[in-house]
Amino acid sequence: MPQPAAPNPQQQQPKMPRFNLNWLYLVIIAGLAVMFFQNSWGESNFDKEVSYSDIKTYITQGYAKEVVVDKAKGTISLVIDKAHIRDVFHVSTDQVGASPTVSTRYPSTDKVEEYLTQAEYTGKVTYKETRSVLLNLLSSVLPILIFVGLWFFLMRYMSKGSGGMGGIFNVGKSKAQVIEKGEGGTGVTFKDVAGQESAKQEVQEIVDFLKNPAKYTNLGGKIPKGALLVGPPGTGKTLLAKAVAGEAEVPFFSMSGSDFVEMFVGVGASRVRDLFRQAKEKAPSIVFIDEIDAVGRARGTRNFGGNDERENTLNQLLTEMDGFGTNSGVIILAATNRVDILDKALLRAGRFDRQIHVELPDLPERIAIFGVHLKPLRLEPGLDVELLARQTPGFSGADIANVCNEAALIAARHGSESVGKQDFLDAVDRIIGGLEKKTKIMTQSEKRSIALHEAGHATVSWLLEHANPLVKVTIVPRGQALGAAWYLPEERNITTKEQMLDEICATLGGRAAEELCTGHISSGALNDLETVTKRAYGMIAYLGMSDALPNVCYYNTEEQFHKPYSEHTAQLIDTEVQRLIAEQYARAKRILSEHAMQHDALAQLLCSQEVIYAEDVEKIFGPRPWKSRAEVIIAENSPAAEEPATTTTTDAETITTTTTESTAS
Ligand code: NHX
Ligand code: ZN
Repeated sequence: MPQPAAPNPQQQQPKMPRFNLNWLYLVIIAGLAVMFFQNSWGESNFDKEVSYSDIKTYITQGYAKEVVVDKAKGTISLVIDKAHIRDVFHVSTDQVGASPTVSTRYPSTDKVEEYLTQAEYTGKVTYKETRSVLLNLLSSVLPILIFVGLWFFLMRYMSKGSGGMGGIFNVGKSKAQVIEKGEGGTGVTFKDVAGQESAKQEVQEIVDFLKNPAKYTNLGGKIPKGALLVGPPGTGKTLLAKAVAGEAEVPFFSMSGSDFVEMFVGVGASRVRDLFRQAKEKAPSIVFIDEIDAVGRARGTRNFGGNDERENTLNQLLTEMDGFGTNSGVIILAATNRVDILDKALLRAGRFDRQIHVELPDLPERIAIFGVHLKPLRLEPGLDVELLARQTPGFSGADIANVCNEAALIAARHGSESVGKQDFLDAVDRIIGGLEKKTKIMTQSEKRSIALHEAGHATVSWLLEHANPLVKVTIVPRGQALGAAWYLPEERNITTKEQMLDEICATLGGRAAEELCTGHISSGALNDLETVTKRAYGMIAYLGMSDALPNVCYYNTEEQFHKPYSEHTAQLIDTEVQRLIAEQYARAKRILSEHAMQHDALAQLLCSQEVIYAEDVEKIFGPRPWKSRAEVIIAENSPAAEEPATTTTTDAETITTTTTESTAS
């Protein structure tokens, strides 16, 4: 059940170094050359096959400088002493080279060692294991492979380093991205940050600290050293930090927490040192550490091995923050989306002692953000920006940027002159649900059970007061899903237990419908069950919403792999989760069987149309008698609401217009 709640932020892939293939060829050629020479070195320059008895004679007569026994080949060879070359080969020394050999196959039954001791041979004996051709090849190729691997690693490292010649010799240097004011500053101002009014206000104080430090220190106050920007991904924390530097016209040193965590011991700590040294040189300045949780995760948790290096880095960071005086003019901003997992030492007074919350944009803020990202697009005249903002609850600034870009691409694909409303709505659907797969082949019975499942969601959610308002239901495969019920979640500030239960019930409506109408349940409910289980667990373990475990929050803070409750409680939580889900499943089935006719009608309509909208559902069930949150807000803020004697007609009109507009996708 996709909801426009939390579209995944695009993970930025680290750029792979551009690898020059010519180098690879060079390495391979060099390797082949080495192989060739190795082979020719391995062969002795002169070898004469003789009989086994001759060999024995040469040994006893002391002609052999060295005996080479090759057990695998079954040969025995003698390296003939220089003095006896003429006796054996009947030629002069310069004709046979430095170490000519004679060799023979020895009978496998004959024990060579025994013979050598018997003959009182005291010279050098070498036992050679001739390997198979494959092994031989491998042994010569393996070092090359290792070499090539090492090369790749080096190249990667060099390109990761601060560029140019630096490379591996500079691993300990900070990789900070520096934007200095002399070069136009970050060029970002608060005007570029759409929405985020309260965060901007808080951050304005920091700008003032940087601009007029004396104003504060004259009265004996201390300027804070750091502030933490807290908020979900894509909300513009980096942009806000840049804007602080831009507004204060100071250099901006930015680095990501994951840059500190390297495979070499001590690198992280030395990067921290280097970063702060640079920042102090250019003070007043801003140091921005993105994803600080990568280094700042609480220490001493029983993680799986190897976080010593991270701890070193964190300790260095703490030391640096304590080290410079309050008047050094360096202010550190750090971004994270999880304050709860940060080491408490980071949050103590004198370090990141203030937190600035950057939240997902609300409706007016989304309108402002759309305004920013719509500017470069050629739009259809009269495009309703508010409609777009209303269709995108839970979207971050980055998601909205993505919607605008996607819409432009969709419009271009259709060969449109401008980007229109439908392009945007399609882009939103695509970002929530993934690509449509119209070519997927379905049998009639599969299609029917998908339709029954989705109609189940539609029916249950329509009939429950607190369930999310339905927008449409589709049985067009999209992304991972074969069908979906689309809602427009209300942007509530708090959620009641009843609202959560209704939501769970509606989510279980899909499987309940399958079971009721086909007698079979299917794997299709996987995502629904996942959502429901997570929500039920949250209600019981975190929100204290069950009678068996009232008013307790077993929130996992520090120990990430350790449940913060007893085994007994664990069992209670499990049974309560199961009970809650079972109750809501039974409730969904009851609702569906009480409205079996309407449910079936919906499923049939869905089968023939593939998409049905809230209006279609309304035609079957009649209008929902409950006001939406938006309607309540409008009613409460309309001038009529102040007078007790409100005419019902105005309210009714408001309801109809909002409903039609919000479902007009
Ligand atoms: C699948 N997806 O992957 C298909 C494509 C009930 C009509 N087999 O709840 O699409 O079935 O309200 C391995 C095994 C996802 C991976 C089973 C990944 C099951 C969405 C669930 C509609 N709408 N479910 C919904 C849906 C599916 C899924 C899996 C998997 C369906 C349902 C997925
Ligand atoms: Zn479902």
